[in-house]
Amino acid sequence: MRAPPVYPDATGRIMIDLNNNTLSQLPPQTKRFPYDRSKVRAGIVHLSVGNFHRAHQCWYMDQLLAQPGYENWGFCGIGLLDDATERLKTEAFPAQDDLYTLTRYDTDGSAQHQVIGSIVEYLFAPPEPETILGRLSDPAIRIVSMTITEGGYNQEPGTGAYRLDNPLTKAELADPSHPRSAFGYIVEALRRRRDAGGKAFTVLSCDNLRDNGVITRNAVLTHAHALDADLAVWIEANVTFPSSMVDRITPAVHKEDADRVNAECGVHDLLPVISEEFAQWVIEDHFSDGRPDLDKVGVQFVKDVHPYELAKVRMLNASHSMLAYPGQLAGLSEVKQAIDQPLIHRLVDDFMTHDVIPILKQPEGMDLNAYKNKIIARFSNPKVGDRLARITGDGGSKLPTFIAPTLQIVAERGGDLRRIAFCIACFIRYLRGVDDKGQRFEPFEPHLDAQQRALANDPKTALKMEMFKDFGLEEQPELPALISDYDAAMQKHGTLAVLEEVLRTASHVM
Ligand code: CS2
Repeated sequence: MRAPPVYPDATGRIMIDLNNNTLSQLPPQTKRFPYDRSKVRAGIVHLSVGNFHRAHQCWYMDQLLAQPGYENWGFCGIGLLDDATERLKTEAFPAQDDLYTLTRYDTDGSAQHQVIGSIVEYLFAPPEPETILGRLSDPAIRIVSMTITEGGYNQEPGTGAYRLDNPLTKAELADPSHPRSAFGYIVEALRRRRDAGGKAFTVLSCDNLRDNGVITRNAVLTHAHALDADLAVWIEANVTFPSSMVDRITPAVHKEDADRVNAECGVHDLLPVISEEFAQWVIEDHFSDGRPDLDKVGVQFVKDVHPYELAKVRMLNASHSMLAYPGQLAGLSEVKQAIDQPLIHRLVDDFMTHDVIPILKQPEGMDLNAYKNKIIARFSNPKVGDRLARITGDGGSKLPTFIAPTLQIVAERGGDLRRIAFCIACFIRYLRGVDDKGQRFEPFEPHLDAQQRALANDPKTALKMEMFKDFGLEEQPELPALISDYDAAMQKHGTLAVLEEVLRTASHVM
């Protein structure tokens, strides 16, 4: 066999390329899967292969494939977006035979490195929708899963309805055989399966949305109904949409992170993934055409995922937002730095203790107070290197899901809205793109157009932004005043000084 190309890293250590031919030469610190990957076939198509999918669902599947009898449950990954990251994947995945390394850092600082083999095909959608539709119509594909982000569900602010007036959706409805969105692909593939007298696949959302299965079902049915009412009826009768709760902190991997983990692994990986050690996946056990026994590798199949989902989204994701906006405005850049800042630490702890836990239903077998402490410990992970910019980005889609429901319930109960009002005030300031020190940054808000962003410029118009429709501001007259007071005070005194005041005045649940 040809010797693998080798690269010295910055410190002179040698790294090997990653592909099928080099698997037997991995350095000892980097483990590989024990199964014969040439026998693995795709049984699941996954739409949008981001880092989270590769650190979470693919990691679980990699462990299951190591047990006999599951070789028909590999992943076929599909890249839907036509952007630079996707184009990098279209070069890197084939060069690496769809292999990649995962480096997991635990809260005690220890690291584990492994090569994941559960993606066995990767396709890039934009140039050839027919290839993708062919794959989705293959009866061997029994599940279509997705991580298309909270903003990818094409929901109307306020009502949550699937938007048929979105230009992309309109174009897909006019020309269904050239889909571009997840829903366009799913509906057209299901139409072909129905017309061929075939079976339906399960549609499995793995995004951080409340009732993600219900939202996905509504999106697919609304899209299908607009095309063909009978198709919608067939989908309703044949397709299941289990809700799921997914959890694993997976940072963005910048060049310096890739260089570091590659040096640690001794592997020159073009697309390495990093995550914390913790992982959780809870799925409603409701599949159209069978499922892999992921419970053998720690996945929980339950009747009702709702309480787990609420706890995760309203505690972990919401706390992430609670710490990231003030953290970024105060000039910090990493989640660990923010949770180590005593005022921000208290804000996160008080928010979960006094605003969220009292209104949550206790999921079976889960102690919410211990869950809170675990979340704080996870945020303090010394090596995972999660950046605040990853968390603050796309707040326009995240806050209505992560924060608005808690705000509404706290308000209904006559509770104290100060902590949440402070977070919203920080978000509005973040949208203006200047921190406490006057440093400029570019907020990443793919779902807020220029008109929406312009509203944020003036504190008087900021709350008129569409995303705030979900917050029911009209019903909480004191909220706009609190937000604009905090905004004005931060302008004068800085974020942390105002936070100190918030913490001093906000009440605690006894
Ligand atoms: C984060 C999530 O994007 C965010 O705002 O809260 O990506 C979070 O890290 C994951 O949901 C963890 O499971």
